[in-house]
Amino acid sequence: MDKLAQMDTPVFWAEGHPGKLDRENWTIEVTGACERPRSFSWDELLALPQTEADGRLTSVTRWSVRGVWKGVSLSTLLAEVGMKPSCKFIRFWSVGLVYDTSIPLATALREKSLLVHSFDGAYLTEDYGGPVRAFIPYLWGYKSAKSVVKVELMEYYVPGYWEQRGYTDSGEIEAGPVRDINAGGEIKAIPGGDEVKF
Ligand SMILES: Nc1nc2c(c(=O)[nH]1)N[C@H]1C(S)=C(S)[C@@H](COP(=O)(O)O)O[C@H]1N2
Ligand SMILES: [Mo]
Repeated sequence: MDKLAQMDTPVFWAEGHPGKLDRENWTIEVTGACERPRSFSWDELLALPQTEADGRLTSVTRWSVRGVWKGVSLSTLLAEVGMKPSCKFIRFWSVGLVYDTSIPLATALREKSLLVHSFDGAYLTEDYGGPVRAFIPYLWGYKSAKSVVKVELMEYYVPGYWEQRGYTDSGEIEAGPVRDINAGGEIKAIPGGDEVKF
């Protein structure tokens, strides 16, 4: 069993579980405000410089899980397609194109903002957003879209799946208690305002 499942990390699929997904034939379309819109195959994603980030995915429903997430940094990806200066937000689309969410460009360019394929040395399963998901530790987990098929470079903001249903557009992590999944659900206090660090 993979590490996230072993730790009993909650599995969220608001739009319904996508079922079995084909990792080796996965492609991600990168489009919008860029000079060279294109698709990246699984092999092409793995051929880009790989980045690891030790960090936490923290849900607005007040749990948080830590590990080493690995993939391609959004700054690398955006440079690959020749991002235009007019790009202000990055919009992620999940498989099926029902779930989407957007983050400010400045957050996307931070060092731990990645498109990840692995957690603690193993490929992500479908439950946890494999083959490739967003990992944005600086904001609530609903900004970390799972099973991403499209990344859109946006000139303006569009509220996503959860943002249209009442979660904040900023996704800023708010102070309060969270269950630490790595510590068997022990309740810990977080300050809010940025990445959760413990
Ligand atoms: N496609 C998709 N991505 C999603 C969600 C979802 O329902 N569908 N839930 C989000 C929320 S609210 C959180 S907290 C994390 C949870 O990630 P996990 O299900 O891998 O634990 O995924 C985010 N990405
Ligand atoms: Mo969440």
